[in-house]
Amino acid sequence: MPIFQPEQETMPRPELERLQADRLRARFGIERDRLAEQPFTTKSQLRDSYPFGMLKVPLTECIRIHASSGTRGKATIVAYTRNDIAVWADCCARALAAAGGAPGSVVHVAYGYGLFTGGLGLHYGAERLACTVVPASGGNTPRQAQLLEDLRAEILCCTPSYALAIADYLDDPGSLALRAGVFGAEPWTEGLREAIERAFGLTALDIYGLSEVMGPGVSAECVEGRDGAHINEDHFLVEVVDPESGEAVGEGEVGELVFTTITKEALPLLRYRTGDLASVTRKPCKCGRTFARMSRIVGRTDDMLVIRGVNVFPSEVERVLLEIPGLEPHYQLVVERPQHLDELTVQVEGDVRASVVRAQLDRALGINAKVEILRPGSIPRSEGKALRVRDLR
Ligand code: DLL
Repeated sequence: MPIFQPEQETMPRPELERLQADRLRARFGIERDRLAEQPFTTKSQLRDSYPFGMLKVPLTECIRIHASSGTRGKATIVAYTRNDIAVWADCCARALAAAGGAPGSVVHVAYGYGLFTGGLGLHYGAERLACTVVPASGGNTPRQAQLLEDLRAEILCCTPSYALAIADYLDDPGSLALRAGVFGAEPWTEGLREAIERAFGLTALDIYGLSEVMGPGVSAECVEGRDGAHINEDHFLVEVVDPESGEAVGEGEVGELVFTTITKEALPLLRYRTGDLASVTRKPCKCGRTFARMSRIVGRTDDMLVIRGVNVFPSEVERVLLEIPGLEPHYQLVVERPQHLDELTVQVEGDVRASVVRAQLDRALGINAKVEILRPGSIPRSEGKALRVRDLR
């Protein structure tokens, strides 16, 4: 498969490391071998400086705003200069090329468009690669199906759970023209990959990213390797640390991903703690790219749940529940995937109508949860740490 930017993506590692060191020094005035001594940046720092406190350029130089899909307090606002948008488009073009996309490929983007980075991120990447983009955005599955059938897209970009929902809706998903899928924004497994591949007869690839660092395209898998997402190391330095001690873990060991952006202008981040747990390898890949690869995200360091691409913090659900008169502070969050889409059920004790609680959760957090009001005493009481979340996925 042709590589979109071979000069960067296949750069010999010693040269790449020199480039990284130069860019780190230019941006932060820090030597590469002193990076691990620097303080971490955390999400709460970004939140505390809401909305624009951490911008390093005047807002007039920013041409775009996005926000994380988090439900904890206010959204985290991020901003991009014209050059940041161009780099982001390059990274997403790399991801699409790594999925077999080429100029002229029809790319169907069913990630949400708007403040969420998924839709516009892949959209600009597809245009950058000179593909033909179908900006379907999320939702309205019958229309997605119709467009996929009629416009014969070769590449589908959406969350893995939504891909399966689309497959379910179609009588014969295998009859579409899809060759590859660029799936991410939520945790998924090899089992889900196989189910999607079987349904559509395509190659399903992982794409990872987070708004704070850029959006989708921080890393992405290639068709040839299909075994770990290549991190765009000419733009992002990756460290993997023990979430407790903050010390580096060994190559191939699972730890928290920490990114330093070495080309971003509007919102450069030094040692940003993602909360995402994964391992990283620098072993060569058969595709020829020299960039390190990260494993699937195997978990999170905090209590954040990702439900249909929306980040949900149990502590926030608790906060909302406890503001409703008549509810007891006994609750449990049950996350299931009855078919392909995640479902959140909030079980709580008290004397309030479920519809009231449901409406309040929707209003305060923008989440669409089922609510079950249970008899007093029916939720298991904790004998130590409370088990607030039952993740049955
Ligand atoms: O989800 C960016 C994105 C859009 C990535 C489209 C891929 C495709 P946020 O809304 O800021 O940004 O959420 C970021 O989502 O810290 C992870 O916990 C989770 N996440 C993103 N990609 C993956 C993935 C976008 N491939 C948070 N596997 C991250 C598992 C993922 N989790």
